[in-house]
Amino acid sequence: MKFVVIKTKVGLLEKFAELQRTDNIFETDRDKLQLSSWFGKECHFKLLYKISRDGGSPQTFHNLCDNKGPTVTIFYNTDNNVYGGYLSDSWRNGPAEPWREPPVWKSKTLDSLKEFIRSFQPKEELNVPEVNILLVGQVGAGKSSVVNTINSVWKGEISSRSWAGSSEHSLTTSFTKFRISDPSTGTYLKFRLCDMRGLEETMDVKSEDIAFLLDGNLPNKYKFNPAARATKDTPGFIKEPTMKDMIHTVVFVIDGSNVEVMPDGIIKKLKDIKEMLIERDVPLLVLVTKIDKVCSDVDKDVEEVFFSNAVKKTVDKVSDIIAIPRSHVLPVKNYEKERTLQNNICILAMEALKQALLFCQDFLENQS
Ligand SMILES: Nc1nc2c(ncn2[C@@H]2O[C@H](COP(=O)(O)OP(=O)(O)O)[C@@H](O)[C@H]2O)c(=O)[nH]1
Ligand SMILES: [Mg+2]
Repeated sequence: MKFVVIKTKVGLLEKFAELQRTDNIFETDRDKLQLSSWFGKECHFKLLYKISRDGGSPQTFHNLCDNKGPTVTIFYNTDNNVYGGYLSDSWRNGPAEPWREPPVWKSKTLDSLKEFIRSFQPKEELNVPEVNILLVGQVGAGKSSVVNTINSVWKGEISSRSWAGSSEHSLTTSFTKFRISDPSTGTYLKFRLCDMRGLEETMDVKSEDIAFLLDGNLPNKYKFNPAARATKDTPGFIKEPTMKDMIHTVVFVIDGSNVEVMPDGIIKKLKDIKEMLIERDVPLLVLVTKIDKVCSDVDKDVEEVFFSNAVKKTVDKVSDIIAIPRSHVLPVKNYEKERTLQNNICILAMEALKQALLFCQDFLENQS
């Protein structure tokens, strides 16, 4: 049984005392206006349930109130006081329905995901010793943190391989292909996470550079120069790249807490890159980061992710903006404030990595 909590907007609960005690609180314009002003936008209220009209049975309450979206509830006590609460999710009776099937949050699940990734290897005849996964996204979206989170899972403790942090411009200025080793075997896993300069509205990564990256022309450690694009004379330029140099899957990393205000210029750049991927048949996966900032329930407990309406809405919005199937949009939480590993954060990261590896395999099979 899932416990339903009434979430009040700051200060809203105390303010209910200002409402008049009347039998038709939602029907007077004065009270409707008052409630709208507290919410900061015009709200349309519909009376769903009233004890004096509908009786006090819990069954009737749920019949009339479940799955109706956000609600305001008003209580009167015998001392003539008025109390209230605001619920941002629908009321529901019984176990909540997840918006996507959640994983089993057990170490067994993490172990089997890690086993899949450990044994992943492109077919020998393809001559691709490891697959290349390129992370693309706006500055600050969490690309470097994705590298660090995945590395931490394998290292068994919080680690920092790629510079992460807040800055107006990209802290990551080079194209870096990270290898991750598996301490249990002492060998490198068969993929490289490629971190690159973040997209910015003003200081741009040239689309010619992205094309060169996708096609495998640019060397590891290539330093992006916002003022000039790479050419065949760029040091280390790979003139005749083979399949092992190419990018086999692109992962868009999108800050979930920023989706509503994502600049048009960034959306356009992501869409342009998507077109380049379609031309090349390179698969695209999208990771939505910072889900802890999208929903306070998820902040408290990452396992709430597939029950959170706010995360669902964010995933839906991202899939609309990029125009890709919702199943290709995965919510993740990066290690950020945590000092120790958490199974649930690791499971989300490893599910995303597994999906990226499967996409790489699809790409390679299409090429062979
Ligand atoms: N709360 C929270 N913060 C995150 C998450 N992922 C990244 N961050 C923070 O966002 C900031 C930018 O992250 P970074 O990885 O440097 O972004 P990049 O520019 O895309 O490489 C850093 O301060 C991170 O700690 C996340 O899932 N949750
Ligand atoms: Mg970075």
